[in-house]
Amino acid sequence: MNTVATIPLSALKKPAALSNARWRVEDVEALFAWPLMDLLHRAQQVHRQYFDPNEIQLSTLLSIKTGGCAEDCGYCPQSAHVDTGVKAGKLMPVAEVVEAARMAKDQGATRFCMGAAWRSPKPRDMAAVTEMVRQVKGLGLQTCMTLGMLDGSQADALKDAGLDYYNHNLDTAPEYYGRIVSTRTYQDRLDTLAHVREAGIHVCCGGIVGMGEGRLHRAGLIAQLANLDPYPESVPINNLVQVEGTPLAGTEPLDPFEFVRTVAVARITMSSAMVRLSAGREQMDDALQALCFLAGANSIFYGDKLLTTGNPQATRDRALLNRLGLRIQSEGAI
Ligand code: SAM
Ligand code: DTB
Ligand code: SF4
Repeated sequence: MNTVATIPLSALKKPAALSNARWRVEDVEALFAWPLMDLLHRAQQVHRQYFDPNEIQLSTLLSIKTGGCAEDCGYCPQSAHVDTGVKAGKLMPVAEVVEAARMAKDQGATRFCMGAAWRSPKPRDMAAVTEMVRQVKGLGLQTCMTLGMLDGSQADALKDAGLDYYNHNLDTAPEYYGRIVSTRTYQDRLDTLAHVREAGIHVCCGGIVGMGEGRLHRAGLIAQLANLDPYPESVPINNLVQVEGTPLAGTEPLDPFEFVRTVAVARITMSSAMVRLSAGREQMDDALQALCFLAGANSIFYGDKLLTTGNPQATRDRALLNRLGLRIQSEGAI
């Protein structure tokens, strides 16, 4: 069966700038169903319209406050609702964060992303996190934070400090969300994204696949992201990292080609966004990662650790990029 013919032309020709055009979940689901070779070809075509296909952006992550989180996100090893062996720590001192950023820069990262296991920052935390942004930015790095929910004044304070990106994920489709998280709503997430957008900070927003959801839910997540107005500048696609002790440990792993399809559909529907091949790379072989780059992923987390789980060694990543002829995007472009 050739499902390509069932796609309305309007859905594929949606210009990136036409903000009131919306992706219907069924159109996105139909894209998922394309023969893989057609889908990859289309994704590469779109990718090449907006990006140098041989360039990749590197971000390094640092957990500035680990564990003991009040939320109950079913995938997360840092939730206080589960015992995963992750120890709860305090917010790191500013000087240590800046030192880690300096080392990341020396290793070749152009963006430094600071993550905290918080439901949202407390008023007393704001002075320290804004100072981190100021000093990391002062090193000549792009700055990114992911601290949980923000209100409008917190987003403004981070913008004033020089924050370039804020990461806050929708995680999954609205219809599946209630199976994964109960302590914050989908609307809470959309509200935070609106505050970030209004403050003038670039939005980094994506989700996780491999959480037992169906293709309809993956399409629902992508439609939600693509219909944000405007869609995010950066879209992390995470493959669930299963951590013993979390409710989602033991979930049937996703077919790797379905992961590649998710990346391709993100690329096609959010043509000018950076699509980040995020959590789960350590469990992928080199060929699968190369397929994800072919599908339009053009950004990765670089460094031996994500927040609490592993990421490929920097030396292995550098070797992979070399073998694929992928150049590292230089700083400056935001
Ligand atoms: N606490 C903040 C929040 O959730 O808004 C920021 C940090 S949180 C760890 C950032 C994102 O990491 C989550 O939204 C989720 O998408 C992703 N994540 C967490 N645990 C993961 C896992 N085991 N596998 C894949 N992605 C994960
Ligand atoms: C995102 O979407 N993925 C990153 C980043 N944003 C903050 C986090 C992945 C975390 C994986 C689990 C861990 O290491 O704790
Ligand atoms: Fe807390 Fe973020 Fe983990 Fe949810 S994903 S439990 S909010 S650290």
